[in-house]
Amino acid sequence: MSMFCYQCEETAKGLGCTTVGVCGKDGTTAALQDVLIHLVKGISMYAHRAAQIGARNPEIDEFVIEALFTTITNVNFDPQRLEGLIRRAVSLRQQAKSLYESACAQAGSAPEELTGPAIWQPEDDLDALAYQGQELSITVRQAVDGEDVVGLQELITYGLKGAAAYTDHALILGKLDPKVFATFHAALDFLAQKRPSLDDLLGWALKTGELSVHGMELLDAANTGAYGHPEPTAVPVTAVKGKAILVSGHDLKDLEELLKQTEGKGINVYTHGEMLPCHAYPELKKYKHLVGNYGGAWQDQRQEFDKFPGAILMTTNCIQKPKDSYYGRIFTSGVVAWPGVTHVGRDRDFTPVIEAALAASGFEDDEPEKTIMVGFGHHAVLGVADKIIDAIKAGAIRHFFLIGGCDGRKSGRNYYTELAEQVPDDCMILTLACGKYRFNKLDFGDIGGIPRLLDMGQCNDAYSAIKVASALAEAFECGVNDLPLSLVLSWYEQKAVTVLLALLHLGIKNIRLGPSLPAFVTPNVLKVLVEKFGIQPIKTAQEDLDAILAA
Ligand code: SF4
Ligand code: SF3
Repeated sequence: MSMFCYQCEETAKGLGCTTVGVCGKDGTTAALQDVLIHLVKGISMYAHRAAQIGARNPEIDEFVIEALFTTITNVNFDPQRLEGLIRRAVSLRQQAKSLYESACAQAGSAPEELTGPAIWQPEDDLDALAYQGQELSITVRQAVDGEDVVGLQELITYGLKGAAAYTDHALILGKLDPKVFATFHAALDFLAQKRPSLDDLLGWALKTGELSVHGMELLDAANTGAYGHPEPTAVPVTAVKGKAILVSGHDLKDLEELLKQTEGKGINVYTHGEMLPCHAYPELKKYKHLVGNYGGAWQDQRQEFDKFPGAILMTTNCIQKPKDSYYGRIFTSGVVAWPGVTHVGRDRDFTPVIEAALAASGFEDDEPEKTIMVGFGHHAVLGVADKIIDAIKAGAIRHFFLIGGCDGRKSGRNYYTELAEQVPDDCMILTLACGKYRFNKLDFGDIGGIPRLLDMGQCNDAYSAIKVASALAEAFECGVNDLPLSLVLSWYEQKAVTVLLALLHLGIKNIRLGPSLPAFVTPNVLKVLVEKFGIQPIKTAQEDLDAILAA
């Protein structure tokens, strides 16, 4: 079955995956994801109009978020589960239509007759549905609307997927804002419109960035409200003797529930990948059996999970095809799915994970302890803002480098290690997301007692960097672009796209982006991004450092 997907950085030949995804996504899964996104647009066409006259339905709102998050790279590879979501989407689209029509009846207005995704009917049979999904593919749309229009539509779609991830995490912790849902519906309704202008598309890309900032803010309030403000914490990156569970992904609630359910069972819990920042939250670090962090970034998981002598739980992206050696002891939760892998449902009953951990050998010995520091979110950094400001004024801190974003398999990503290593000793490095595994175990020393490497958290914590930059700009009575601060981002999946749009919405200029530019950004769109925002591709670490420090 043919497919076309260019939503992530590792897309085949830098152009698009056409037979099977570099990530492992097959044609059927790709087509079903396209169908799901199409139907979600149909739901939002009704929900947007209903919201405009004051009617909403939380089930519809939450489904749209879940469906968008499901289609992020390395989240859901299971055609059966995707089919289930598609069938639910059809039923919720009907509910959204009824909501809109009864709201119109109450308001005394006539409902619009909607077409396109609002009335598109999926086939009943899975194979036929996948075949039908090919009609919706990017290449078919490009033939009608051209590459620039479709590229910008996809930029917005990917930004929405990333923002949906934040919104979903916030929702899980009980934080929601109807305005956020209304903007999702409005954006998806816009994406369903025929022949949009390039100006409108660019406008919606920035509005998606605004939505993303709002989503991040909600998530920050949700995380810190539930678990307290992250505080600087030394995290062991070495094994402790005993039975073990490894928790990966980004979901704090899953980790909390698992910690509760494993208490007193003689099982040590380790974080993996983007769960590392969890060690800094007071309400999570209080569990003594949360003993450390294991392994590196997502792309090393097949080797590392193979060696991990316990159970593994994937709470969100990034899952890779499990090896046979650990197929029976890896589990998914939330929106993650892999065919044949046991999925823990919404009740968060982690019994199968615990049983698998108890059945596995566990670590036989304690390793000599080595630790790294985490927990420099906005609250901790702004707590020493006076010290930082004095150090900048005294010339002890020359420049800040935000080296953040995703990791991935490409060899060009060594750039980020080299850059961090070559940043001069009188400069600070702020970091977030999983790209930091390229350098977070190196010793960078400190400046006047402040560690030179400040780990601000997950990709989901980009809000912390925004808050710190805004506070510094306020202290120096200048704009963020006038600060001695440079952003060097690495991207892989769509949460990085939403962070980029958030930064553009905030007017941040001269971002360096790598290891390659997105395939969906066409030359014409890139020209606009360069002219308006000074976005630039990374060069070599030395060239970029020289240019940044000479500016
Ligand atoms: Fe290819 Fe990335 Fe799409 Fe996977 S998510 S199919 S690797 S472009
Ligand atoms: Fe990483 Fe998948 Fe993007 Fe959260 S875990 S940043 S890639």
